[in-house]
Amino acid sequence: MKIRIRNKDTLVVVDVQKDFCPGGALEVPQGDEIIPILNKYIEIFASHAAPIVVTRDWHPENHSSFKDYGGVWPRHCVRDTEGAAFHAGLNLPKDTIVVSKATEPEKDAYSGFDGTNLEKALKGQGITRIFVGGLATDYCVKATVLDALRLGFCTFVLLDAIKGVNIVADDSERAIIDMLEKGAIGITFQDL
Ligand code: VGL
Ligand code: ZN
Repeated sequence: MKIRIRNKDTLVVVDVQKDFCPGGALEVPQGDEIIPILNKYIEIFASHAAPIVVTRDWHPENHSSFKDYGGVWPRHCVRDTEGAAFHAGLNLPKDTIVVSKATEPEKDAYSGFDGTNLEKALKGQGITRIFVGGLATDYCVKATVLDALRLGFCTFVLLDAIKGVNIVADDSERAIIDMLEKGAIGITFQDL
């Protein structure tokens, strides 16, 4: 498949933060290995004046998803801490749009659309196609892709630029099948 990126397309890079990379508080195995290919996608989108969005998990210190507060996850991506920072290897253009999610103590949000202005921001610019990569395949990438489909975006999942946690083996495999079955189009860099 050859896809020509245009300025009404958007690249959405999900949660490529230190805490989700090896050595981080909630590490995705080999999570950092997708960074070079994400940078290649970023370059292509930037060269076509297509907007680039990065989401970030941006929790308060007492977030309800943390084990200490009744949740299932170790403390991670606490706002304004080192672990919540984007991985330094990610080459983000100056005009990158940053979307913070799960910012309230009581509510978790895996999807970049959940509780944010992302839908409005994209639809307001006439964006119809979005291309999603990042971390983690089986949580925030999947939730973001499924929301995008539900909201009517033509949604591509970047199969060579996602990585999963796999708390249960094959979770990522199942997440990919689920996204494709619901209408996402799976592509890799050579499709651009
Ligand atoms: C995520 C677990 C908890 C993710 C965020 O970005 O996939 N996973 N919070
Ligand atoms: Zn989180």
